Amino acid sequence: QDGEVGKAQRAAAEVSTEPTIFSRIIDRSVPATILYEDDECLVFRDVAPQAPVHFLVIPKCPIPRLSRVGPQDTQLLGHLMVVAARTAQAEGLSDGYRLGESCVPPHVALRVTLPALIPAPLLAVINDGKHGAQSVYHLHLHVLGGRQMSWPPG
Ligand code: D5M
Repeated sequence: QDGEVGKAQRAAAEVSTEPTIFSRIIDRSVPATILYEDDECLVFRDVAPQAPVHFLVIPKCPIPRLSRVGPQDTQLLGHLMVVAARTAQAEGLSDGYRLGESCVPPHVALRVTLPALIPAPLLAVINDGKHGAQSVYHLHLHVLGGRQMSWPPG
């Protein structure tokens, strides 16, 4: 298949223990525009932005996908969302934004309802695995803003 879904299906077929492109961004062997960093996470601009502002929030520990998280990751996942919200504020997204919309067709994405961390209504989409059209196997949140988002997401 062509496009994002085809890319995701190829990525799923090739899942391995090799470092992902995001590990290389963390260790600075691949350049990225980094917006924020702390001991637990890194925030950088998406290389293929789907909105005027589009950045990714990733954990530094290489959790490959959402379906691999466990109770030990609860605090980390909350931290990623708080960092996403703070970075959105720093990016001037005062008219709101979408956390987690991906650039793949929404019908293939796994939808996760967020707690009331950011004013509702919100939908978080984290692509998980082949059917979720995940293309990089290092857990990441997408944050998009600077334009009106459509509903349902697209
Ligand atoms: O999203 C994976 C996202 O990662 C997609 O929006 C492109 C982005 N990407 C891929 N490589 C890079 C680099 N090198 N820098 C910045 N952003 C990158 P998914 O949800 O897995 O489809």
